[in-house]
Amino acid sequence: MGNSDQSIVPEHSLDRDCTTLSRHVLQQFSSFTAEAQDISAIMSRIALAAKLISRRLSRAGLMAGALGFTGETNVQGESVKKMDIYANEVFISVFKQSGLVCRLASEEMDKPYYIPENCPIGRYTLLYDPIDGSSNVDINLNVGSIFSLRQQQGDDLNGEAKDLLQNGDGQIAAGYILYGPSTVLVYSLGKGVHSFILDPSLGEFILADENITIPEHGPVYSVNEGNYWQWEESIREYIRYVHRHDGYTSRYSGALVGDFHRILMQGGVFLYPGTVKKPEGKLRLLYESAPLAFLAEQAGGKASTGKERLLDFIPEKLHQRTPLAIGSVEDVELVESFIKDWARRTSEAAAKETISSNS
Ligand code: FBP
Repeated sequence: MGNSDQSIVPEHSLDRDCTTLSRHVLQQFSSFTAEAQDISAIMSRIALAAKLISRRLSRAGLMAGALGFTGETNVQGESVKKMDIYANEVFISVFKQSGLVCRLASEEMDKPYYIPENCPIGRYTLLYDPIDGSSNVDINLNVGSIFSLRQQQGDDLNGEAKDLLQNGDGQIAAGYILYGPSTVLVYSLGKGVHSFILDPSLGEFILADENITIPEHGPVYSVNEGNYWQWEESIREYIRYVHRHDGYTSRYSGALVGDFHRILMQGGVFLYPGTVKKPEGKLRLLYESAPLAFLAEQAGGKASTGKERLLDFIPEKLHQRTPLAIGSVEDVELVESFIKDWARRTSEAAAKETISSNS
């Protein structure tokens, strides 16, 4: 059958149906180097983890013991869900006997996990949040997994993973999986942001959107307003501003991945500010905020701690938390302007106070 227009299957849709994740990753490299093969193989293993978790989530309500709490508390001080542990172990299992990833660090593990048979060949470290939005798991609402790939530097003999305490520009790849009505995988290798949808009939992630860009501005602001009285006045002022101005609407799903995906596709801003009690906020930098910030910037958006570019932030510890404002450039800059303005007014007032108390 020549490629004449008599072809039964329109060429473009066949070509699209054949654009699997591993093929698309290889296409990102100019040639099939060892690095290209490694990254493509690593992404295929992440896709396998996503399929296993998606299958478990879709049947969890019918399986005994798949939902609910384990009774344990993790390094974050949070009660652990059984799905958190299942998903965490899936990510470890898919990389066994791979020679690819030597070390895995996740929200559910105090210290990194080493896969001896992969070390030292596997020079890559995978940082991940196996189930993001855990509070949604037992009630069948959307959840996600977030991942970030980095090159291991040094031998990390003491297991302190100090080489991971770097800014976010050192990420080689980042992405997330959204377990929603369909299972979507979004990733970037620093060459644009691309999304794939799991076609259950093929068992393959097939290309859906390439070079996704975040609109300059969007109507959505996504934040847990239940924390209103715990925030600094600057954030309260921002929220009062969007309440009083037309064109803004609130959306908050309780799962960062779901809220970020909406903003990636439609624009707007997601916010998880620090609170007076917890100025660092809740979200973990290395396997929640930094991977999404990498995607946001690759899609023409912005990510900030409120005071600085999030990808410039250097963590002091593996499970470091930071405040997060992420999404459309205009909307993130609006949040930053309220924080900067409040800091300026507060320091001016303090200076006036000092002068008047000295006079
Ligand atoms: P988990 O990774 O433990 O689920 O925590 C992260 C998260 O659930 C985000 O997905 C979500 O945006 C946020 O915490 C919700 O926190 P809160 O319930 O305080 O609004």
